[in-house]
Amino acid sequence: MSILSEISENLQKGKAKIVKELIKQAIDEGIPAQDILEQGLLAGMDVVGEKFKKNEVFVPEVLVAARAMNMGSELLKPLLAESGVEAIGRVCIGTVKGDLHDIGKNLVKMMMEGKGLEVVDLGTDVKPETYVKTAIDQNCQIICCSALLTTTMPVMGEVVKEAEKAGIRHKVKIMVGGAPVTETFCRQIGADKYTADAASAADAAVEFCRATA
Ligand code: B1M
Repeated sequence: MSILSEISENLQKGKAKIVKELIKQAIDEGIPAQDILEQGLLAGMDVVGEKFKKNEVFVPEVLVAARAMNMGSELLKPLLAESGVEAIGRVCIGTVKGDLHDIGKNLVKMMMEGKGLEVVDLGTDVKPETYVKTAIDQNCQIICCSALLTTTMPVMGEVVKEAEKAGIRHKVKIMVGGAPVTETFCRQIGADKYTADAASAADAAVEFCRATA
């Protein structure tokens, strides 16, 4: 098995220490950082994402794989910066105002990072103005809103209105998700995309960023 496949396999099993060692070895062997990222880490995270979509793995497995991904990508960051590899795009994400649930939001963030997107994490209890200001200040192509309470879902509609008010609605996509959110609700509030799970959210975000690149 090649060292890149070994990185992918061990990432899928969440073996962060081994992933780190293999990455160091791959760097020493002169394998380009981008290949290690794409054919090792991202390839492994893709498999985890697909299995997660099909309910073949669950939240704990995704979290340990994401931890391995984060530890591995820390080693690659300086090398990628040197070689001028650019992120696919930038998004900001947060759980809406009044809502403190962040496990799903964190999974979406991890999956997006696993796909090579830069993610600005606004945390929980995020005001509509904060999403919009961040999108403007940090040049985000996508605003991602998560909500777990039926009482906080309507804040997503306020985010859409706030983006319209700020005059950025034409250049920023708004993605929504969380257990009570539906496709119908997404259309009702005028958001761009609803996805049911974190892996699909990451796929959709990559598609949006590629379309606007
Ligand atoms: Co709360 N809670 N909770 N809670 N909590 C729920 C959501 C609830 C359904 C429980 C219940 O009654 N059965 C219920 C909501 C009912 C409703 O609104 N209809 C509820 C309630 C009522 C409350 C409080 C009001 C309870 C109280 O204080 N009386 C309170 C509210 C606090 C607040 O937010 N202001 C509260 C508090 C809490 C805790 C703090 C204890 C804790 C949160 C800890 C944390 O997040 N750090 C908590 C938890 C853990 C839950 C449950 C048990 C689990 C939620 C979770 O993390 N699921 C939940 C019941 C349940 O869902 N079984 C419940 C796992 C997570 C991976 O799933 O977030 O859905 P989820 O994310 C998924 C997808 O939805 C999607 O991707 C993820 C996976 O692929 N996704 C997106 C998420 N965001 C996305 C964004 C996208 C795309 C996809 O695009 C941008």
